[in-house]
Amino acid sequence: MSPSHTRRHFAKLAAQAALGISALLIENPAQARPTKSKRLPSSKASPGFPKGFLWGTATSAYQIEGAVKEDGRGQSIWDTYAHTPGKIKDNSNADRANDHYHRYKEDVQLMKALGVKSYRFSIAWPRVFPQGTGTPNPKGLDFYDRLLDELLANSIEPFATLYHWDLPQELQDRHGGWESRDTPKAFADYAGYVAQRLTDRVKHIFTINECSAFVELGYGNNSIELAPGLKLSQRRLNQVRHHAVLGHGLAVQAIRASGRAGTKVGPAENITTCVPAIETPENIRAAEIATRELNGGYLTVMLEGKYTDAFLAYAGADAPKYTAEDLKVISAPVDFVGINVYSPQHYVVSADDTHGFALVPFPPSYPLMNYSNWLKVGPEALYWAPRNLAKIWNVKEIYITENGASIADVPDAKGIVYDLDRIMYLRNYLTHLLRATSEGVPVRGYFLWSLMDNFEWSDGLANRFGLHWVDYDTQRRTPKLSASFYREVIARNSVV
Ligand code: PNW
Repeated sequence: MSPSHTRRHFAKLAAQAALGISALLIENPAQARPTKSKRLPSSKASPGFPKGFLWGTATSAYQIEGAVKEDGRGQSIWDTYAHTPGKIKDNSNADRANDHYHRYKEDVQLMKALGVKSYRFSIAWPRVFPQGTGTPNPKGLDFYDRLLDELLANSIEPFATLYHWDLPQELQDRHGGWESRDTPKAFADYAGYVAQRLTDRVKHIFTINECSAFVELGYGNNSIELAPGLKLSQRRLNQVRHHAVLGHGLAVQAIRASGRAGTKVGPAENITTCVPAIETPENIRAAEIATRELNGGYLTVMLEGKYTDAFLAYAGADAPKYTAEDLKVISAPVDFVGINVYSPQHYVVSADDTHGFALVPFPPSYPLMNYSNWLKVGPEALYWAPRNLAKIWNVKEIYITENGASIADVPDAKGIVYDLDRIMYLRNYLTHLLRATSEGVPVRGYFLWSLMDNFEWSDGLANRFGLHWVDYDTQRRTPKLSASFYREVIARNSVV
């Protein structure tokens, strides 16, 4: 080595050291966790999350399973939609997705390595009832039998969602899907059957994932679109809204009738999160009023058994048709409420008008997480969403059924993703969740979306939400740096 080369070498090393570049020596984020002796003692100032807080990850059937034609699975509206030219941004579909149907054992090991205690997954209705109703397909349920056994053998508590948007195509063709009352009825029959078969091992069931998202984006006039991609009139849209919450209520009743004693059930709803723009008593009150009104067609009617006056006045002649009995069913008592929280939908201030609140417009430069133009960054949403839920409706058991961030992840030369932006998002949101639990808001668990990159609906495979990078050619899963972050949060039961 020439002296000048040596000097250059040392100069480079010194510069790297000054920049703290030794961090690049982390070859694999899975090994990035400090050893015991090097760990900092947990801070006295932050007592962390309550003992027994349930840390988990979440996925859904269509987004990860693949095997769409295997073992008698029927077609769903998402198979149809994803194969319609122009509907999926990157022209992908979920025919194979993460091939989880065959790789579920490996995926359970990913969870185990994170240290999660629970897993929220969904059951594909068209695997269990390929035609939506009628004769069940035993092989369809067998898959979930195997998955449950694998989870329990690894001490991971299963939380099952019954409807994560994969409606059997037959029901769409037969009577317009959720436009007909026959769909909530068929959903309840399916729910009862699953409850009867699986509640020996599944103790927590979520009825429907995000009524508001699949209805508004699947049937309403929105720029973001989900299957079946219809743009209905307000009158028909209101009826779909009503049938979705009716489906939830009927399923609650069916699960109570057919499940083992002690089975717990509730929704997993995309709550419209209203945050006081500045934390004053007036604005806090205004955000509560706004939360109740802006969730009028969904959580509010589920938890109160009536549509608010403002909801009905706004709908006018287009209001849904319903009976008093419907409202009773929709508000069948639940054991917990699950909420998916990604963003504050509205910052709110008080107003002296009839509404009692005003929505503050977002400036055009408001920060978003990359790729998802709806994913506004507002960590305090994870404090206010559960806090409002507990305050307004006196909910005693809350789960954060989804929270996470999409990133334009780029693996380095060795295939590792240093997703500091996802960690930034999670760290800040979890800090606000910790505020909530510290103040006694009864949040029992948190399911991070998602265990691994997967089929992100109309955004296809290119939009990644996972703690694990998925190479869709090889199906290799690689932990991102955020996986190490989450494992450390779980190990310490606190934000790190
Ligand atoms: C949720 N929006 O979807 C779903 O439950 C998941 O299946 C999905 O992968 C995850 O969030 C991330 O997107 C949403 O436009 C999709 O407001 C779109 C919206 C909200 C939630």
